[in-house]
Order: sequence, then C-alpha cells, then structure tokens
Amino acid sequence: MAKKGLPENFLWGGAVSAHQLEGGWDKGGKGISIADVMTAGRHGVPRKITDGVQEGYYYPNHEAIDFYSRYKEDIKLFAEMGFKCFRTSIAWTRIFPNGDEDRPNEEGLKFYDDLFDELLKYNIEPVITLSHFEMPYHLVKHYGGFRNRKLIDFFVKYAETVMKRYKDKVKYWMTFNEINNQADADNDFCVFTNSGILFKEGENREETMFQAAVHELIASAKVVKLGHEINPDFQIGCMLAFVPLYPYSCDPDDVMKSVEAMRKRWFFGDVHVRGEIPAYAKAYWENKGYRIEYTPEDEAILKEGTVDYIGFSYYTSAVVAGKNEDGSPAEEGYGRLVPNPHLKANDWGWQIDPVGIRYALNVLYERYQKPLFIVENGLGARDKVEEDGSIQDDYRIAYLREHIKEMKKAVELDGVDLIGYTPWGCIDLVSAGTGEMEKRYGFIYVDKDNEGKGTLERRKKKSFYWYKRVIETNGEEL
Ligand code: P53
Repeated sequence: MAKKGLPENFLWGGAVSAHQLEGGWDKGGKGISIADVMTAGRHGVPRKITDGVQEGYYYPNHEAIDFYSRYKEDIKLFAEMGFKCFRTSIAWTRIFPNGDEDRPNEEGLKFYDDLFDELLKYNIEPVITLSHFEMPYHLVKHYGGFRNRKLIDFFVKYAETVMKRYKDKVKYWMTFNEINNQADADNDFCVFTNSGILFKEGENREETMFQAAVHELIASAKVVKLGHEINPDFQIGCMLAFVPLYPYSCDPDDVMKSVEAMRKRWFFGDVHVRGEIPAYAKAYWENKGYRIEYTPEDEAILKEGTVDYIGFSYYTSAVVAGKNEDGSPAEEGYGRLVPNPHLKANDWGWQIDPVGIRYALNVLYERYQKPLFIVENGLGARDKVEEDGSIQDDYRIAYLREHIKEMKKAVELDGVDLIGYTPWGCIDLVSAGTGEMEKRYGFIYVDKDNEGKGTLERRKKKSFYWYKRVIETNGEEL
C-alpha cells in the first residue's frame, strides 16, 4: 500500500531573501552589497550593474518592501497563515559592511537577533541562507569577487560569526543560494550574483567561473564542518536551482545532449553532496585546457564538509536538442534550447511544468539519498486589486496546487524523503531577475509598482486563505 500523507512535522512556510525585501540598504551600519548596484530591468531588458551606487539611477532593492522596519507586522501575517518555518537570508553587509573587517557590526547582528526572536515567538523555525546574491560590493571592487581565494576566509569568518551568534535560534542553514546558476557563464547577471565577478576583456569566462565555484564549494565545506562543531544539531544544506533539461526527443543525440547539459548543473550538487570533484568535470577541464587550482588540503575539506540536506528551487523545466534544425550538431554545453510544445508559459516565458517537480525530487533523491527541502517554488504574475480591494489570484492557487499534488506523489508513491516546502516570495518582493515589483509571487500583496511608487500597504490575497487551509490540513485539502 502507498504511504499516506506528508510527514507530521513537515515544514510548511515561505521563502524570501534579505536584499529582495528588507530595504534599509544604508541603515544600521550596513555596507553596499552587489544587489545595491543593480538597476531595474524587465522581461527582455537586463538589469544594469553600475560602478557603485550612482546618481540618476533607480535601485529597487534600496527600499524594497521595507521589511527592515515592518518585519513584526509581516511575521504576524505569516503566523496567521500557520507557517512552521520561514526562509530568509542574512545580509552579509549588515554583519561585515565591506567584508574584510576584523570585527562585525553589532547593530546588524542585533537586527537578526530581533528578527529571529520574533519568528520564534510564533514557533516559526528560521531557515537561513548565508549568501543569497548579496555579497559586499567592496569584495568585488578590491578582490575581484570569488575568483580570489581570499574570499574563502572572508566568507568563513562571516559564517562563523553568525552561526555562533545564533546557534540557539537557528537550526537550518544553507550556504550559497542557487550556486549552480552560474553554470551559464555567458550570463553576466548569474555570475555577478553568484560570485561577484565582473569579467575582464579577453578572460575565459567559463574557466574563471569554475575557479570561483571551486572556491565557493571549499568555503561551503569549511562552513559545514565548522557549523557542526558549533552546534551538532545544525542541519546545513546546499541550495541548487533545479531546472530539469529534458531531451527534445528519443533521438540519441538529444538524449546525450541532455546528459551533458545537466552535468554542467549537477557539478555543484555533486561536490556539495559527495565531497569530491567528479570525473566528468576533471575530464572537461583537461579537454578545455582549463587550470583550476585546488590543493590536497582542499580536497580533504570537501570530503569532511558534505551537506546534510539538499535545498532546491523549482520553477520550470527546459528542453535541449542535440542537433540544429539543419541536422548539424548543436553547440556544446546547453545545445539548442527549444520550447516544450506540451507546456504553457507565464508572462516572463517560464514554462509551467508541475510534473517536473516530481521528476526533480526523484532524480535528486536517486542520485544523493539525502533529505530534500523545496525552498522555492511559485508563479510570478501580475495581480489586479479589485474595486472592493480583494485580489483574486486563482492562477497562483492553481500553480501551487498542481505542484503540491506532484510533490505529494513523490513522497507517497516514490518514497522520497522531503523535509518541507517554502514557496518563493510569500510576500510580494523585488524580482531578482528583473528588479520588477510587479512580478509578484506573494500570498500578501504589497502596494508598490515598478517605478517605486505606492504606500507599501499589505493586503491578503485569495491565496492567503487557501494556503492557510493547506497548512492546516498538512496538504490534504488543496
Ligand atoms: P525572479 C534564475 C533562474 C531560476 C531562479 O526569480 C532564479 C533565477 C534568478 O532570477 O532565482 C531564484 O525574481 C532566486 C530568487 C528569485 C526567484 O528565483 O527573477 O533564488 O532570489 O527571486 C524568482 O522571478
């Protein structure tokens, strides 16, 4: 007989990141982060990265939704929905404003003490990402971001500071958010947000990215090891952006291309979970003539600092073809990305694929046999406030319902060990990819538009009441 229902202590909640909702970018001694130098874009128009904070630009993360001063009111709403956990990140720049100081900023530490206390007051378990696209900009300018090995020590020092400080308040940690986004080294935004890297003329992007990634993986392993010494009860995970890359057809060239393309993304999880550089990566580096540096001590650390669980985001899947339309072999790497004819997309072109979440849970569990935690999932959509003030976001409910159904199949029918589910942007916030406010994910509406105008007033959407009921019934009533 099939297993029935989700585990009793299942962690229902919501997820956000500091820079996308806190605002207060220069308050409480905070330094400038990489998110503070990104302007607003929109679908098809990339965000600009400026050289420091400059006059004449609109930076949507500077104020965001002002969670910095409104967190009590917002957490009260999360508690009303029945959240068991809340995933956010610590802004590195509140703790070490430039990243290379000797001593942390007490005012920043105090802010998170208060925030975590407020969550714990309602028995909401904090789930904390250490680095969610928000490293100090100073480390980019003066050290070249994670291409520089020195960043390992800066990150470890920051992580040690907060893990010691909050050792009795926070149990669930993750090191680097969506560390595998940068697998696409041609994407400036991904490499900047993951690693704080601005490419130099003539630099081999992929080689630089791999070196930075290896530094991050070493830093992560050190932090896992250290964290377990600070508190043996800590659960420290990695965080992967899981985008299944399906083969376009049963043509063996399509199938093999999908294996190759997936490997580019698996690399990060494979090191985090297995604690060693996979053979396929070493072969790839050698064939490309890349020199990626790491020492035997680094290799030992990777082995000692493997993660306790795998946190991942899931929004969409993609399709790769091994051949071009004229039958010639597709480019190496991701091959030719083609739309999936079986799926519809949202307004930003992200195709909606609920079965993909079951697929993701299965392939991750088969590969790693470690507990899984869905720490992001959701639908970015424009919402309309009706005359009576209500927001009828049935499309969001439908998206989440279909994904939760498939998630339950993975647990009940496939035997996957799943800890929890935290939909992304449980309160409307600034989009990471575009900087827009109007790409909304929330159960709670925030009155603010793409130009930064609005009262910041909070409003419960229809999905607020729906999700409350989902949590109450442990996912039985959808
Ligand atoms: P936005 C790319 C691909 C998949 C997930 O994204 C991504 C990205 C970067 O945009 O980001 C994650 O806001 C990320 C969050 C982000 C969320 O997905 O572009 O961890 O910070 O907000 C949704 O719609």
